Amino acid sequence: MKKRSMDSMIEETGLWVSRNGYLHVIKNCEASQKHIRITMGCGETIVVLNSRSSRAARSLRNRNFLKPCKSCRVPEEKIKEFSNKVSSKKDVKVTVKVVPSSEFNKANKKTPDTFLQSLDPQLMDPIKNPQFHDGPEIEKPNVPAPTFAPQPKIKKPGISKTTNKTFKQNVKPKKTEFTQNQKDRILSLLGPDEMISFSKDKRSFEELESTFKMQRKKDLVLMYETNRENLLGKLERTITNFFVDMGFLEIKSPILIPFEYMERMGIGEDKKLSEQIFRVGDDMCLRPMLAPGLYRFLYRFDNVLPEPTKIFEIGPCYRKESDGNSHLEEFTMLNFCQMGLNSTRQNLEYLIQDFLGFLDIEYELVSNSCMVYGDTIDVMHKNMELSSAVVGPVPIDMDWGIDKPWIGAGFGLERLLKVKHNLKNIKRAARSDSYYNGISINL
Ligand code: ATP
Ligand code: 9VF
Ligand code: MG
Repeated sequence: MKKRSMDSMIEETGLWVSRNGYLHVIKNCEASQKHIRITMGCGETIVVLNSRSSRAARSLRNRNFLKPCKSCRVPEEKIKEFSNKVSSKKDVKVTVKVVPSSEFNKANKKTPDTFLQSLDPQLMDPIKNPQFHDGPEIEKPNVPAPTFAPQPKIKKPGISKTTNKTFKQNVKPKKTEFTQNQKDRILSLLGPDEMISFSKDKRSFEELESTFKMQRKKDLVLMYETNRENLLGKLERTITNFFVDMGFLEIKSPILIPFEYMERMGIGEDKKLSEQIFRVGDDMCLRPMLAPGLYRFLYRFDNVLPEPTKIFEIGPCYRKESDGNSHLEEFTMLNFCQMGLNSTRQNLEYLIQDFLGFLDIEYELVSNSCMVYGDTIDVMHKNMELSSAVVGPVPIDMDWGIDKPWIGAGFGLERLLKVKHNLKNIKRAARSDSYYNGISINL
């Protein structure tokens, strides 16, 4: 039989059993798809998962409680009804207001005060303050619990209240092997310049996690106070200014393009590369490269703008990828190109030199080839490709109405950021809702 939902049990009983076993009267209750915010008669407000199988749902279902909360003044008959597991199902004791998640979260936003409090190392200790930390159940008091409300007794492992020193030493738990999940969690919390040796480090998972979480919170606060620029956005602006100053016209062409453009780039449905393309509907796709948009502009500008015609675009590109360390499925490409006069290999190499000199990134040029253009000059930093550059003309130009020499290069901005900021993984440079400027925000 399907277990009853938490909100329906709350509606029926109008009561709440908290972690410490106290039975509370519910004054107000709001539910979203995932969470329930409960305000109790004693003034305490908590947020819990709207789950059928949590500790709280079990207590409500089985009517398990220790004693009634004194400050809630739970009426005798309600206690009896609850203990005897009798209640008419139709009886609605509390109306649970169901709100959309956006509304729900609004009311739960941290105020600046609680935010500063949360940087207090005491408060950030997951053992002293489990309510502030991720777990199967989040009980986040929005108002301090009255002092007479009994608090859960949580023992910090290894620190016993006893005065017996030998015993104290004995109870310090041995550091156990980290699980892969724990290692991943700690690695995700490291700052760009931090390293850790799991075998040598003496600290427990809890200690490491809370230390790094605190450090990352401080980093983010400092960033908020002093900087506030997103690294990816800032790099796009810096590169844009560089190319505009070099005489290139800034282009913003569509991201959603006809799949037919890909056929004209030589990546039709029969080609292996087309499997990497995100199709949208029958005829459209998310662009995997900027060249189609730029081809169209070069065609339109031919005989309109003077030679050499210099244009560039920076923007999102999408490719289905399987390899993770320097590949993203959503990344940002810079493609600059010039057509007509002086479009020589020598000038292409000068442009690359000026650009990477400006960014202060070391590189070497390596000959390569690709399906779309044939020969390429790949720009490498250690083993990572920063760019593929091409000296045209190439056969596909015909399909775009282009008949002049050209040079061009495509760079990935996230790869540039990874090199510049010594990031551990390209994901830290990407569009993300897990990292901000390479710092975990899952704190
Ligand atoms: P790779 O061989 O590394 O997959 P590529 O040769 O397929 O790259 P190009 O088509 O030459 O890539 O694209 C130009 C540049 O765009 C690359 O040099 C790289 O900097 C960047 N880039 C390409 N694909 C990705 C991706 N999936 N994630 C991040 N950057 C990418
Ligand atoms: C070279 C990498 C063909 C003259 C409109 C501009 C280029 C860059 C190759 C890129 C790609 N191409 N990621 O094109 O400059 O297109 O695969 Si144009
Ligand atoms: Mg390439």
